[in-house]
Amino acid sequence: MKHFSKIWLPVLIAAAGAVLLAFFLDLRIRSTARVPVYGYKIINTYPHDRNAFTQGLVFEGGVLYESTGHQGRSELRQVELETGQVLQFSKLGLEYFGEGIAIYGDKIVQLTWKAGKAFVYDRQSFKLLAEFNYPMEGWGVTYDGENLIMSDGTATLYFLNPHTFEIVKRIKVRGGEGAVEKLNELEHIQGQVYANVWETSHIVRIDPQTGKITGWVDLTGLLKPEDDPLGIGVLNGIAYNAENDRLFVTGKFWPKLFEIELVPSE
Ligand SMILES: [Ca+2]
Repeated sequence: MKHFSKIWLPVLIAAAGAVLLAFFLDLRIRSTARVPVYGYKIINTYPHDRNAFTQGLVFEGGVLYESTGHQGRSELRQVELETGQVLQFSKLGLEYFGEGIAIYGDKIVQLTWKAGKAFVYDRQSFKLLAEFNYPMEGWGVTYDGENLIMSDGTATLYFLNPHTFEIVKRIKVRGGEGAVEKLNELEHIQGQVYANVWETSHIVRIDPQTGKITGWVDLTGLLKPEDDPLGIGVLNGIAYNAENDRLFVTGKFWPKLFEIELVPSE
């Protein structure tokens, strides 16, 4: 008996541990899977500047607005959807790395990555109207009709008063899988916030009241390998046209911009 416990006891403990681990993993997966998962159907394909390191995307008044990143190459652009042609642009200073944009009223706000500074422009003329500072990194931004909502690469979303730029609320984004970090480009769509998860082909849908995850969108395979021979294109850019319920997505260095429809995949 002594011999038995010496040999088999560790094995039994290990086996019990494995069973427990599998049980908890299964629990975690099942709790994650309670939210709907969507795939996509391509409605239209449009050209997109493959040199654009897309950091922000918005659709308003029949045209796209795009923010691009990298020092020295950061711009705010107005882009014709059908042709991808840049209709108007404004360059950021060499010290700034452009990030997300959002339109509110007749203004556009553009974030920068690590400078803690945002710029506010007139939407029509791109005239610089104001600047403001924030105490975190700038990644994505959207507008819910009341506040600007910002991401900073963590699992936190920040709500800012668009007049005073004060942070009025913070939420932590979490689901059955725990907190979801690396929230990037954002879009407010029908009362929910959609966020690109940096370096993945996934978009997470978030309840902005609670931070609770209400769904996932899997855009794997949207950009074909032949359109991304260097394998450097990362999904980042969500724009929504509320009038016509049209959804547009693209990515950094993607030569294409897609109008898609979300379809339940489970
Ligand atoms: Ca957006």
